[in-house]
Amino acid sequence: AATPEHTRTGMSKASLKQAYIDNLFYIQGRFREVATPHDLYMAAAFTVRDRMLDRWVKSAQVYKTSHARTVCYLSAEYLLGPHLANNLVNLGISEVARRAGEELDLDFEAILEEEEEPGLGNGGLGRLAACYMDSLATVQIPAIGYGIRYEFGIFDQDIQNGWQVERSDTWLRNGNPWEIPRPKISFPVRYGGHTEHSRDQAGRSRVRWVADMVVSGVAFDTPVLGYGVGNVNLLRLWKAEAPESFDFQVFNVGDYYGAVHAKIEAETISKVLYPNDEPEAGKELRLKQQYFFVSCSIQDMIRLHLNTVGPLETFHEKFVAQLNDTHPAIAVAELMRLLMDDHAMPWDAAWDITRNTFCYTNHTLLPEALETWSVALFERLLPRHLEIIYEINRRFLDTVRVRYLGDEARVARMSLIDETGGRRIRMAHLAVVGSRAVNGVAALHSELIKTTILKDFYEMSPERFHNVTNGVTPRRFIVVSNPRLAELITEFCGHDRWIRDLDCLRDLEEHAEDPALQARWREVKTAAKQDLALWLSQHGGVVLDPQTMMFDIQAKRMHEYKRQHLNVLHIIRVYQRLKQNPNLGMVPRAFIFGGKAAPGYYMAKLMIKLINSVAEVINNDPQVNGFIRVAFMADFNVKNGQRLYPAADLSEQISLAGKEASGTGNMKFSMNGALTVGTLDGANIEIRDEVGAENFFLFGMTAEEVRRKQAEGYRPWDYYHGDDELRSDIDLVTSGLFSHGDTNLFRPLADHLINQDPFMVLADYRAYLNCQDRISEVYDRPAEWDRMSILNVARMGKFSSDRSIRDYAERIWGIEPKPIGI
Ligand code: DL6
Repeated sequence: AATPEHTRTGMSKASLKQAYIDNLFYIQGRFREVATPHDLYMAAAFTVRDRMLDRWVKSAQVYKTSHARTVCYLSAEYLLGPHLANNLVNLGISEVARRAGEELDLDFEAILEEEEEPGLGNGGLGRLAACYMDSLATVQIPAIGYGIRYEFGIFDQDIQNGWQVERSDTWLRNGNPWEIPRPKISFPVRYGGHTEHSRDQAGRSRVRWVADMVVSGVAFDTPVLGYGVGNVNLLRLWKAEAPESFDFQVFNVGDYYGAVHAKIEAETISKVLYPNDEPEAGKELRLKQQYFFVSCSIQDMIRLHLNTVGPLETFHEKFVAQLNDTHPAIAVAELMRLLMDDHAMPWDAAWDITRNTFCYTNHTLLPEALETWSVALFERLLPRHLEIIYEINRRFLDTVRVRYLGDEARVARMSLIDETGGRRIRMAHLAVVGSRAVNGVAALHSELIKTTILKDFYEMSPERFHNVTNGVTPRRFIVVSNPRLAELITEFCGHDRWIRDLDCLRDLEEHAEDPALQARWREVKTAAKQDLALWLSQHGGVVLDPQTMMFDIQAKRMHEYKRQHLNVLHIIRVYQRLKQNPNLGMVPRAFIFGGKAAPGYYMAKLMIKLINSVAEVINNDPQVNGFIRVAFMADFNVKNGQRLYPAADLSEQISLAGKEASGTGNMKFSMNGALTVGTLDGANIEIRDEVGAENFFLFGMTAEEVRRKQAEGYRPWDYYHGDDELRSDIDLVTSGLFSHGDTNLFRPLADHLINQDPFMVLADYRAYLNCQDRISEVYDRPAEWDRMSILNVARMGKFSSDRSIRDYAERIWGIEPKPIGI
């Protein structure tokens, strides 16, 4: 007879049911009749987590005993999204769990809905880190993700009277069943004070940093399971606490309030995620956060190395650390400090290890997003690191001088210190100088890095520059969010085969013209549109018709470079056409938006107000609202994204060429069968290359044309006056029609477009409109549209984050998979 299953690990329906009831009772202290929806969710989460733990322990054991080379992903952000559905899929028990739930008379969907998502990131960069954690485990690369356990993640967005209103995100208030606190894994992190230089008995120089503030970083671990494998990697997030002994010191002198203050000050460090797109100036707490998680992480890596491998001379053979943008770049100075000051290593040996440990990913070319910190702030907060940065810079600039004799302008450009204006530390330069590899996130972006922001560095050591095009995980973004499509794909691409090897989607290609598949494809899309329409009508009240309307969606952070206002100008044009000719006979469209604006970014907030104001007028105008409707989905986050991607017919990827480093929403939409209207920007270029130019709606200037136009002196005013329709669309914005007669409300937006237009909306307007007309024509020919949609999905293999991770592993990290069986 078969051995009976253990209720904590068994995967059968009977075991799952028993485990669920047990967890509800023994962990939540509830029985069915009195359980709240949250209790029901917690019981489900613990049931699933239990089933991950033996794989987790086994992975840790194998990684440890085999001294496996390990990737440490250092990221200030992880935009994880809900865990439960994803873990069910990766464990391979979604179906059996659903059936177990049915037999227990549970509402499975309601339980999934109950999960509060950890929004520990702003947008693309943080979501990429989360996709990479999923793929690292799936392709079986030993990895630790290090970051910050923010108590408040990205704010929740409400829309009130058309404006964005921010609410604090309290994701931890009901507890987080996925994390395991590790109070014993804790490190001191110091700030401020001064340094003391001396010589030891052997005459070597030694430095002691006498800090004036210490906080403790405590580890909270979340298991990250790969799809269909035994590998479970570790996401280790640090929480800041006051060290106990510090409290007592203050207590002893009777300063009770001082002690409480110190505790609050310490805990503040991991309190809140900073929304991006805001000037860095003066964000002392942000620098404290960066140093906090970096210091804990590097101390942890050193501890792990000493416990397993031994001498620190081989640290870089055990670990490779990927810097996710410059936020963790201080790690370069911190590893140097720890090796030299705490482990008595000489500079050259420490530098050799440091340079061979780090790799750096750049995620932006926007000058305002390139991090710099004032030297004065560093001096106050991290005096020892400033000394180390100066010394790295001194040695580095000597090599520049020797290489480029007499070129002092180049020396000034490459320096880690920007001496123009107030003295500032250039974090990207620190990251480049301290890393053995540098990469951009899409082919165009990686090329532009070499000719713009890092040109001098590229000229000096071209062999260190790489491209790794971003990817997204098909588990979350197809299997979890679009189960109907996943089921249909499985019929053609082999059970589960495509989920671990997305190139298998190619098997769909030969059926792209098959009317039977097309009909089913359309049914799947329409069903997803129905789901979204229902949700939107229940949350915000807009009614959309999924049967007749094309769902045209732009969902991403609100930013001028992403050009949501170009989309709005198109909507206004269609509106005007319909008003002039109510019998236009156009393809009905639902224009759907989602996205948060940084709280301090006025123009982005005004764009949200404009979208909602246009929506109000159009949706209430019976002359047009049978043909067009506009919806703004509040609080675009991972969970809500998963509602949007499956339902899109058209994906708007319309940034000004050269500005969007890669984009990943473009991949998520296309994987779900949306066709893209896009510029030649970021990964759009590669998506178009893969799916075929004939299956992609391209418009607008190239990055090179943009550069030339800027160099010639761009004059948006000429476009405004040279195009009657454009002028009339912009004038309608300021006419008061969308603002209850207020002609001033949107004036700043319109004036900015007419007079500055830094992202060349007006220059691309006409091409965009023409392209949109073509799109409507094709949408009117369903067989053609469906074929294009099928081919888009079939050719998306490249954009799996599994491919990105394999690229990193082979070309940058030099690391092999370490398979753990189930
Ligand atoms: O690489 C992930 C993501 C890209 O897809 C986006 O194109 C890019 O805008 C985003 N970059 C940032 C920059 N933040 N900083 N610094 O979020 O990265």
